[in-house]
Amino acid sequence: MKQRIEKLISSIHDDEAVLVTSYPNIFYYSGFTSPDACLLLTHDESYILTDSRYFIQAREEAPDLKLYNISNGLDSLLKRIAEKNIGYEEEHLTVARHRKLQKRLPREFELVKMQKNINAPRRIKGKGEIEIIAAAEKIGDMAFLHILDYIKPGVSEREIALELEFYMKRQGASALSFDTICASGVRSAMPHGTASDKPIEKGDLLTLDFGCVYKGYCSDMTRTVAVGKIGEKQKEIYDIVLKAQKEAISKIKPGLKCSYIDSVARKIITDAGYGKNFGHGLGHSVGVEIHEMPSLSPKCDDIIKSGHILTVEPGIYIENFGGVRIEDLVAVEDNGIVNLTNSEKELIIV
Ligand SMILES: [Mn+2]
Repeated sequence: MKQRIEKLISSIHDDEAVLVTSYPNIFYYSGFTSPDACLLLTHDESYILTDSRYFIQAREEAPDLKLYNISNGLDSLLKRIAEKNIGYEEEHLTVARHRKLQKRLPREFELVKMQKNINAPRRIKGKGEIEIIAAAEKIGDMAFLHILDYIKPGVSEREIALELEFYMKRQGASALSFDTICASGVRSAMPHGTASDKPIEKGDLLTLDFGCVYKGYCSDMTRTVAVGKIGEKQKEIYDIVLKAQKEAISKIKPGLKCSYIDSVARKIITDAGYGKNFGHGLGHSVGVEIHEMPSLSPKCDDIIKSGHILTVEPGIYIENFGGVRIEDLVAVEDNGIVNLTNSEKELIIV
């Protein structure tokens, strides 16, 4: 944690301090797991600002930071710091809170936007972070294997999602990365179709996109399975998506543009005649948050680097018919990738 704070502080000017207010960044820079806090990071000292409900927890989880009782107001804390420009998270701090803060700050202090600096160190994951994300993804793999026995005609999407979620928590997950997507039949044409009361039917494609939070980090994976015998067109789009996904993964290595990897998958899907049915980007980074930067989208010209954790998740969605998405989570290394998702991705018929 100390090194993370040092890295951030070394990226800003001598007269700048940083106020961290979003939960993901509070966790990343301090290890503190309550959203009811903020961090004030200066060139000399780092403070965790919270109230008495969290003192014990803060001392345990964030021993590197000095504890400051926010109930005492900001004045006495501000007197201790030399920096006069306070960087803040403009993508998180509400307008109301910004106004309030500005009113409370003594005249000599100024608030400056600093989201980019604050988020930048999170892009490259360290060895320890990658190990945690791999463990989180392993819970996903086990959950997928577990749920295969559970998918049967007549069982509702909601029951399947619940079983999946219960299982992941049993395995040590503290939360879900996002609302589980469990979409069958024509509903699988909705890329983000969360579980409904629709029962699974024979001949359905069923898309499961899910993830869990483990030790503060997210996992993410998607598999589409066939329920009984499916039609030729369903099989056709499955094969195209699988080919696009495998091909894109095989191309990922440091030094390439993110948009290039998107284009590899997009070309395969477009050449097969389904370009307009693949509306979203190919993937995104994953870490403390489920969606981080850089993303594997047509618009992202960032360069892929060792330490990026990326999803690769092409899809084809056809309204009133159904859809397919297949998603793996990969860790970029110096010479290529390690795929953190180990679930079968050849078509599974349950
Ligand atoms: Mn994803």
